[in-house]
Amino acid sequence: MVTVGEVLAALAASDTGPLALGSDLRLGLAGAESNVAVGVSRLGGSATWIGRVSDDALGDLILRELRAEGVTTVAARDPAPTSLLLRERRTTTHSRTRYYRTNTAGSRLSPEDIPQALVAGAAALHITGITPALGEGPSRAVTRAVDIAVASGVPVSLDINYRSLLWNEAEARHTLLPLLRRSDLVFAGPHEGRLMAPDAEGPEELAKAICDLGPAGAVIKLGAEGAYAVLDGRSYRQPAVPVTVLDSVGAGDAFAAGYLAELLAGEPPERRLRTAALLGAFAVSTTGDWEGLPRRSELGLLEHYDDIVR
Ligand code: KDG
Repeated sequence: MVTVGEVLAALAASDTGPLALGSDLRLGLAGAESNVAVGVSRLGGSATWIGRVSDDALGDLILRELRAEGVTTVAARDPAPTSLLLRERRTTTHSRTRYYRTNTAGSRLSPEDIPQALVAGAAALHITGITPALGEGPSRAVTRAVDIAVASGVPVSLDINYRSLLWNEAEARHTLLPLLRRSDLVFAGPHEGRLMAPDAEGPEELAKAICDLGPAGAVIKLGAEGAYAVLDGRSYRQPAVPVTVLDSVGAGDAFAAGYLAELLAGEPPERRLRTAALLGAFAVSTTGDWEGLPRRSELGLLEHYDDIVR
């Protein structure tokens, strides 16, 4: 799988409460597309991440971390800084995000950064609605990746991933609808789905309405309610795996990674959705965007009756 996006340096408060009072900050990495790449890689799939990284220590950290996770990186080094994401843990259940991501390396991504042969030879291209929201260059880079994929018969997977801090709904719809029409598979939450298909109600109608726009598959992520999917004209209901929620950030990326890893491994829809739900459960019951994602050998952990495996 090949994906295109931005990795940010994430500064996450260690304590709960107002960040304005100060807190220790833990430095980690975030980025929807790289989260998916790590998830696929941990399940034994092959994942390549294309992006731009700063030519400083944070850029080194991004490349070192992704490579340590077995993700192949195709990354131009850029003199601009790495984007920052500040995460305030306002309460144990609610966190707030602030982005510092203008004029940064990732936001300077351009169509020239997308290697034609790499995308044309991929088993799948995964994109999200975040990268096109970063500016003209990143948006055109994603469009070029989709152009190459479609021309080469490479299936395109799109996670809508609407970020209201980056653009408004009208802008997102205007940019993402043409990408969605050319995608084969779409992941969306209910609100994101309605952005694309405003007249549809309920997950079933939403998934069908998205498929009516072009994609052969649509998966509506419903959080603790699981997921609803229409895949090649058939409907599927996937319950969530019950866990205690610690940090829900990254759950959607984990879900997409589980689904895509099984798709690429040639597994049937039921197995893809089950693994997607398992990865979602791992993501929400551990802290960090991607750190808690499982290796394939760990997938059974959450299916154990005892909570201690000895
Ligand atoms: O999906 C989790 C992401 O929100 C996070 O990793 C950072 O890509 C990110 C973004 O733009 O919010």
